[in-house]
Amino acid sequence: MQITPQAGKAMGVTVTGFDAATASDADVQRVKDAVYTDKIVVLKGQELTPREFLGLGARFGEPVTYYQPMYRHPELPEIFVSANVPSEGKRVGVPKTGKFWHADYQFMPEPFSITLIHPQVVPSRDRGTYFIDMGQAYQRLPRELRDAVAGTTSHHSARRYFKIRPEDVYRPIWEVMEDIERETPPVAQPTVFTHPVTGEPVLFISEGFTYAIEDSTGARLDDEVLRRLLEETGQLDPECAHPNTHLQTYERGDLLIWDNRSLVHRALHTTTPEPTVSHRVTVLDGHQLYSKAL
Ligand code: AKG
Repeated sequence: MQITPQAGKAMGVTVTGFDAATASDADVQRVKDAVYTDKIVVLKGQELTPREFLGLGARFGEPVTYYQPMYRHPELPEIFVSANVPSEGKRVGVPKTGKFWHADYQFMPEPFSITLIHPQVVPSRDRGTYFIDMGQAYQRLPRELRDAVAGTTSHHSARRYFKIRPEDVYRPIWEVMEDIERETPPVAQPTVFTHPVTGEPVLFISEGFTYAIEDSTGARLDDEVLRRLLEETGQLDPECAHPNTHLQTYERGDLLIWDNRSLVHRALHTTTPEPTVSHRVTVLDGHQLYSKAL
């Protein structure tokens, strides 16, 4: 197994010679260490069945089944399916998922530690994932913004990008909105925390899920602070061309693994009518979300 920095990229490593069927615990640990230190790992040449993919994911942590059934793989509910084509005449998964900056499950009490994506059908153009390293982005913030968020708490909710479910058709929108608040009440996390494995400070906010920041007395900061944080980190750039942004494209056989505490991501979906299907497994690694609030 060989681990090398991604050519021409500021972030991530490529792993060749990794065989999921024969990999030892030490091999998996080496890859997992790289996920924490290099944030993105691309395992090359992975021709895995959905069951084998799930089995590999389970070696990185405890898989968590997505709370909304419409995203689930029909045989393996732990697999989240992003797809714009039916399978055997039936709708499977959800099209155009994650087209907004976020960390997976940031609006839940226990956000995932590690995300694994295994693209199944890769269109010829415009399919990939944008990433921003929120540890690095935090270091690059102007001093006064870092000071403004010290000791604060951020509030996250699923409400802005909640996808209308098939059973929601013809329901009053306020009822659906009540469902969202009841099923996924907002959660609060430190705005900046230290990563439990690397000790690195991370700014844990996203354009998709974060809606308010409060100081230690519970007073809401001016919304301009949140807007400036999102702008400075690159999350308000409609072209995704901010210098903090990294575009990861993929080819058939790639299996992407990333550190969901450190990175926010946003899907790039094909603008052509080509089919695209991708499987995702998300795991908890046994560490707390953070070791210290900053
Ligand atoms: C998450 O909740 O972690 C997601 O990735 C949601 C993606 C979507 O609903 O488009």
